[in-house]
Amino acid sequence: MDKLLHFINGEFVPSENGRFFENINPATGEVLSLVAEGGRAEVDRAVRAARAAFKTWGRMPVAKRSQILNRLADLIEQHLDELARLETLDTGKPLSLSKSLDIPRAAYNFRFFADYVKGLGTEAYATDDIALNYAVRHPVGVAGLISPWNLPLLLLTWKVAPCLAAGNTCVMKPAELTPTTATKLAELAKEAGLPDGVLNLVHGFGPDSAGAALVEHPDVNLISLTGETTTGKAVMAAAAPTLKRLSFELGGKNPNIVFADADLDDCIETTIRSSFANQGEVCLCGSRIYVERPLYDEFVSRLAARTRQLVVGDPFDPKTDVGALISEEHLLRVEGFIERAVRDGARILVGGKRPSHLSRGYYLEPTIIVDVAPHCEIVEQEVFGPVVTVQPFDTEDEVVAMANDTHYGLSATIWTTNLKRAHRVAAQIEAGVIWVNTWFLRDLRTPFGGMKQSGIGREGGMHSFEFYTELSNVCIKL
Ligand code: NAD
Ligand code: 6OD
Repeated sequence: MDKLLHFINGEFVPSENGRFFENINPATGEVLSLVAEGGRAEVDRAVRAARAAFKTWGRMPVAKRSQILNRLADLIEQHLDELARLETLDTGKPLSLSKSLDIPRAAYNFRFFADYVKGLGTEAYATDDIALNYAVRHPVGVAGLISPWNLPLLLLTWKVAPCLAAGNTCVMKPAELTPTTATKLAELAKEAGLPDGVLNLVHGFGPDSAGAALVEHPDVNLISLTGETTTGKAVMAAAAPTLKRLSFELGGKNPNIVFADADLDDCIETTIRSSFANQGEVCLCGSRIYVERPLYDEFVSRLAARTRQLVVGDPFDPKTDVGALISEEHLLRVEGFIERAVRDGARILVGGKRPSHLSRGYYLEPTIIVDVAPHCEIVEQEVFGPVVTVQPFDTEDEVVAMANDTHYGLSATIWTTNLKRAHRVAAQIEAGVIWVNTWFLRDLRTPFGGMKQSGIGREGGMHSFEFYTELSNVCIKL
């Protein structure tokens, strides 16, 4: 049985107490590997290594840091097949998705920030002929990077790449359900020539475990967390005594708004993706679909027909569209939402049950729910599975109000061929990321993050560097 260890100061090490936990393959329920279970002791060792490495990494010429990170991007690309296989084993997502999205984006995250950092500038002001002011940008120090299980390497490297490019060092705490590609990343980072201690990895759980120890550690300067909104609240409280800098990318319950003038072919195909890609386990999924009434019946019948064609099954089969959910516990949670929705009077139009042809693994048929009552749980809570609701609307004002009637504010999609309406509605939607006639089309320079309880701060391009650096102003009397 494979054993996954922590990576501290350039070496793979077990926990001091020798404890391991099981890593399960969600497509089969079988144990994939044993993972070292870290706690305070391992976090403390990792933070000390990161602090020591910060002295040199933070002062290394930017071009040299950038070269090492580009080499790491090369290595990720060279290991595409292996990394994609490992990501699929851990998550249950289709191999085609790991190969086309997760791993290429992980490599690109490093390439993008390694290049972007070379152009970073600051401000300078002449105060008449009295003084010259200029700002100097510094890395912040040691970062704790805590990531979720849904896009494991993509979202971890979305943090690691700008963090290291800016000259910080880090301790990564990947989700306990998906520890494997983070471990491989540590191995590749060493091969790329990253100095010991710059990137450290501690495996383990969140509350009362490695995650909490990292958040509470007095020598960690910043925490970047992607996870549930409830986790963000706990982390914020735990980080208060040491006043850490925080960046949160949290949950979403994103509206997908379809006006009657939408290009329906494009809209249906994209809505299939925005509803069920990665088993609906993407924070950006448009799980609340609102359709203008004249189009409602046609939209629902076409979406239902297309959903019934989706192939659910073995993530390694190239024909598979929808793989397994991350865990048995999560499958039961998603099924609980469906059961309660039906109890509240909603109707399951498609799916709603485990596929009968699969005897093991945590699979669920892609599910469309209609006839939902306003304010019922299924339209208010994040399900994070292959489950969408569809509701009709009559006016623009009504749908804007419905879309904003949530404490989340991560993303939204608007489907219309009326340009004026697209601008008008986009301006009123309370979400950090808004797509018009598309979904999950990314440009890494743009601000990414959530409003309301979907997050704090923005990442991407300069926004990431605002978080991972700080400024001091130098004022010289002339
Ligand atoms: P989670 O909040 O359960 O866990 C995320 C990470 O936080 C894990 O590494 C976990 O161990 C750690 N953690 C949990 N409690 C902690 C604590 N008290 N202290 C320190 N660390 C702690 O989330 P998840 O189930 O892994 O991921 C799914 C959630 O993430 C969904 O809500 C989804 O919307 C959200 N998400 C958001 C984005 C975004 O960009 N906004 C992206 C992906 C996922
Ligand atoms: O594309 C990104 O940069 C990003 N952070 C995506 C998040 C997806 C959430 O599951």
